[in-house]
Amino acid sequence: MRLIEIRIPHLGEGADSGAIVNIFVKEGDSITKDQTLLELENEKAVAPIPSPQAGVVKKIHVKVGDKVTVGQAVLSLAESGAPVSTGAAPAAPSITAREAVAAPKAETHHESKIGAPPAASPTVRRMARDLGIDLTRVRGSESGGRIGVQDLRAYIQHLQFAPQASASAPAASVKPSAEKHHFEKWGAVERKPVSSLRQKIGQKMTESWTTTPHITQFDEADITALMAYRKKFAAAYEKKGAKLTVTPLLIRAVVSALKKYPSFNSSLDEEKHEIVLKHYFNIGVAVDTDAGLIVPVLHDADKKDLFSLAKELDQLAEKTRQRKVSLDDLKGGSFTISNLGGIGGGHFTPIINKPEVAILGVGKGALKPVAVSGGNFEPRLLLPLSLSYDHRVVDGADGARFLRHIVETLENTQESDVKI
Ligand code: CAO
Repeated sequence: MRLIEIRIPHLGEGADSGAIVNIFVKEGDSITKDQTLLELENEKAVAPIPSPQAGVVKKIHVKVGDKVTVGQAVLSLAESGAPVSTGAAPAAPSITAREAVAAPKAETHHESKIGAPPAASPTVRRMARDLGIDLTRVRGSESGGRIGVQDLRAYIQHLQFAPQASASAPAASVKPSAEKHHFEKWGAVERKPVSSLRQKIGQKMTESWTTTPHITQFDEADITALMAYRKKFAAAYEKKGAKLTVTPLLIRAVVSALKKYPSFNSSLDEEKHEIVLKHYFNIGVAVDTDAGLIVPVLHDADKKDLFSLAKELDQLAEKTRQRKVSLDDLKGGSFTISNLGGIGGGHFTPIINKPEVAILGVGKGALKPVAVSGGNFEPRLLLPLSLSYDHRVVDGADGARFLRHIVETLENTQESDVKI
C-alpha cells in the first residue's frame, strides 16, 4: 500500500491560493475517488477539492482557516486501489525536501547588495507583487541569477516549511501594521479578520491601479425612450421568467461597441509585447454581495438575445450573491460592466479588471433638464457612463468614440429591439 500526498490542484488562472473553510474527512476515513475532501475559499468563490483517488486518510496536514497555495500537501492518503492519475495534483508546484532545505539556506544570501531589482520576468514580478514577496530575498537559479517561477515556488515553500524562519523574515511581513496607530487611544474600536475575499479584492485592485495607466472618460446617455420600452415590456419578460433591468441593455450596447472597436476587447501580453484581440465577447458584471465585490462572467454575450441576457444575468447575479458561483463562471472575461445605478450615484472612476483593458462604470439614471430646440428645456432621463481604460492599449480619441457608440446604441434602441 502506497502513501500519497494530496495537494491543492491548479484551480484556474489567478486562483493560486485560498483559505480552507471546511474539511469533510477525518483521519482513518475511507474515501472514494472524487469525494469532496475540503472546501477552499478561493478567487471569489468557494471551491470543493475532490480526492483524485480512493484510499484511507492517514494524516490531515491542515486545519480550517489555514491559508494554502497550489501544490501544497493537505492530506496523506493510503492508496487502496490501483494507481490513478492524480487530477488533484502531486504534479503541481511540488518541491523536493532537498529544495525546501536549500531554500531557507539560500534565502538570506539574496538580499540585493546594490539595491537594484533582481532580474525576473514580468510574470514572476506580478506573482511576487500579488503575494507580497520581496524578490531581493529570492535566490535566482537561472542564468545570471535571474529568478524563475520555480525559484519563487521554492521560496514560498520555504516560508511554509520553516515558519520560524519566515516569522523573522521582514520580507514576508512587509505589510504596514495598524498597531502603531494606537486607535484604541481615541475610543472604543473593534477588530475583525480581513476575509480572503477582501484580501483578494485588495490585491487585484492594487495590482491594477499601480501597474495600469488608467484614463477615465465620462459621458451621458439619454435613456428616456429606452426606459419607456423597458416599462412597457417588463411584464412580458417577467411572465416568461426574466427580469428586464438596465444591465442587460447595457451588455447589448457594450457588445456592439466592442465589435466596432476591438482593441477594447483585448489584453496586453506584456512579456511578448503583443495585444491579444479576443474574438469572443465575455462580459464580466460586477455584483455587490454581502461578502464584497465579485465579478462573474456572462459568456458569449454576442450570441444571446435580450431575453436570454436578462435571464442569464439574473441567475448569475443570484448565484454570485449566494456564493455558489463556480470558478468557470469567474473566468475568461473580456470586458467588465460595473452598474451601481440600482443603488445610486453619478459618475465614478472604475478600476480596470486586469487582464482586461477597459471597464464601464454606470451610475443611476436621473431626470435632468436638457436643452431642446427653441431654447426650451425638457426633463430627460440621463444615464451617467464612465469608461476607464488602459492607455498603453487605447488612446483617448478611441475612448471617446467607444463611449459615444455605447451612448448612441442606447439612445437609438427601437421598441422592436426590446419587444418580446
Ligand atoms: N439607472 C437607473 N436604474 C437602474 C440602473 C441605472 N443605472 N441600474 C439598475 N437600475 C434599476 C433596475 O432596472 C431595477 O429597477 P426595477 O426594480 O424597477 O426593475 C432596480 O434599479 C434594481 O436593479 P438591479 O441592481 O437588480 O439591476 P440590474 O440587473 O441592472 O443589476 C447587478 C444587476 C448585478 C449589476 C446589480 O444588482 C449590482 O450588484 N450592482 C452593483 C455593482 C457594484 O457593486 N459595482 C461596484 C464595483 S466597484 O466596487
